[in-house]
Amino acid sequence: MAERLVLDPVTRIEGHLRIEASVGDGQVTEAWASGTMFRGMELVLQGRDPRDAWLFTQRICGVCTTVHALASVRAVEDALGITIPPNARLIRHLIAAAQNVHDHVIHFYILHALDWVDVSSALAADPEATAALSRSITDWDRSGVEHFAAVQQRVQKLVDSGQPGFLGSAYWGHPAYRLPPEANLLAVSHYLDALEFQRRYIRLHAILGAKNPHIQTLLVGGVAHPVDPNSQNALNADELGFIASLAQDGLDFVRRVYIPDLLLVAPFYKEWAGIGAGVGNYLSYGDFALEDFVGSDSVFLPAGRIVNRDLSQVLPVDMGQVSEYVTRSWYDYAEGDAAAVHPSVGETRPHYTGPEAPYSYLNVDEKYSWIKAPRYEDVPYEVGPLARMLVAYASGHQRVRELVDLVLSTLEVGPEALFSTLGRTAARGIEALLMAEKMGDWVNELAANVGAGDLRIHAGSQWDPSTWPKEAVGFGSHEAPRGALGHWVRIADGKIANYQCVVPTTWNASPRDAQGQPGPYELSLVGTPLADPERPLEILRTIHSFDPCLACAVHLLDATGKVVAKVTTQ
Ligand code: NFE
Ligand code: MG
Repeated sequence: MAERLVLDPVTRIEGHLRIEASVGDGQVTEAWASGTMFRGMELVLQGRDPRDAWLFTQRICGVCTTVHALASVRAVEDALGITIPPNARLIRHLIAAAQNVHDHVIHFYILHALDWVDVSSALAADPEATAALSRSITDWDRSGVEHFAAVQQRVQKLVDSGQPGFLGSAYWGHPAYRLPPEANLLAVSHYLDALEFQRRYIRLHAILGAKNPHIQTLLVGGVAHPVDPNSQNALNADELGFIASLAQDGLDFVRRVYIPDLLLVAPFYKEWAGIGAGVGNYLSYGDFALEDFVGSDSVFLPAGRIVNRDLSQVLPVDMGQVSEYVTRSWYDYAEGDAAAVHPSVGETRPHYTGPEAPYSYLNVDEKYSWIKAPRYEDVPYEVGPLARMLVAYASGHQRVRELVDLVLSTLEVGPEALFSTLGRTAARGIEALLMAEKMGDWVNELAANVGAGDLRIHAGSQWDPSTWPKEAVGFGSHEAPRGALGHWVRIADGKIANYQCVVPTTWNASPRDAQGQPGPYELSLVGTPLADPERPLEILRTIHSFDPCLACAVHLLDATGKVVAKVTTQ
């Protein structure tokens, strides 16, 4: 009989994810993804002032902190017919692009690298050979023999201390690790560099957003960050110069560390270009408008769908085709649990029917997750950097084509290699470079606009609820680091009557739907080889390649005040 593996909690992610997987003949034969955490925002928003929604929705997550703020103000602006001025558009772009680059760097080094990098092997590396390896791939400064010897000692000390911190609880020495010791040491050194980098770089949010996590400077209608080249209390020439230097620092790190590491590590794991594809349908809502009028389809990251891994055509996106199922999720729908419900009229009615803790297995033949199952035309879609890069590539986006082709030719593989675990991880790096490059343009555009005397940061209209229609509905989207994010709002009598979020990890970590179709995580695991089922490193590789965020995916709570769980400490 097939054995069922349970990974719970899956670590090095945000939130609580459980994977159950049947194993036969040394590989995964079937898998189930479950969001085991219960929390929330959609119900909290009901009855509130729509101008405050972004401050609440932003608390959905502590990782992708800005993205729900952005989707929320856009939803309310859509409902009220507001167009924001150029400075607000550019400041928002810079905040979001910084989030993207920051998030991708953290993911690659802190959340994903140790699936491929064996720290125990790094301890056996020769620092001199490591320095030579480093010189062969990058001119990054921290590359000397002494530096690598010091990193090695630092890691050895951690291991010897018996409190290895981030180095604990891993599958060190697992047979699926392939890198030579020197590549492992180089990667560990860059892991530590990435920790320093992310602290430096996120000052972009401190300047543009007043703090991180959870920026404070958005407003429905624009931003609350004044711009004025002649004021010390506004975004002035000095601040713009500092923003430009931080943007350059980000580009520098991605270009000289992240991309060279990706190209160094990937060839050792080329078989992962044939593992982990999943549903093979990819969705991007598009983002980063290049013009200032509502409805412009001139965007930096195009919208579109790639269906059945066919890169010869990009299909359009119609938001009317998005729906969510709760057939296998712990919710009820008024229409019955087989219904597909559009988020504009979405319902959030939690109803846990799973086993009482402690339990061995979820009942995966019934409901088994707090995550709903989003579908487009009733079909599961993957969202995220891979979806965005595939849509952009197939749409003929010039820079994306150059970068994707560069990676493919370095690895000596064709575009079909993108439909995989490795493709997902490569696409994230490509996107980080793309966005880091683009930020320079937006800083210049902002400086030029402010320099030309345009100091507007807010639409200046529709702020007063007495000017609003009695009823209004709106949709706001954002291409968050993990993928397509949508917020739907219905406003009645100046208050929020309904609010629904369908977030990237809801798409990717979705359970089965009414038709029994597995979600992207679930299908991507089928066929994954397991060298040692007791230590399922390979499952982590594919799941981490999606960059899971369960806090985002399970964003609701029991608003009736019922006690859901009691935690006591002694
Ligand atoms: Ni909490 Fe999130 C991103 C959003 S993922 S990280 O990116 O939205 O579901
Ligand atoms: Mg939702």
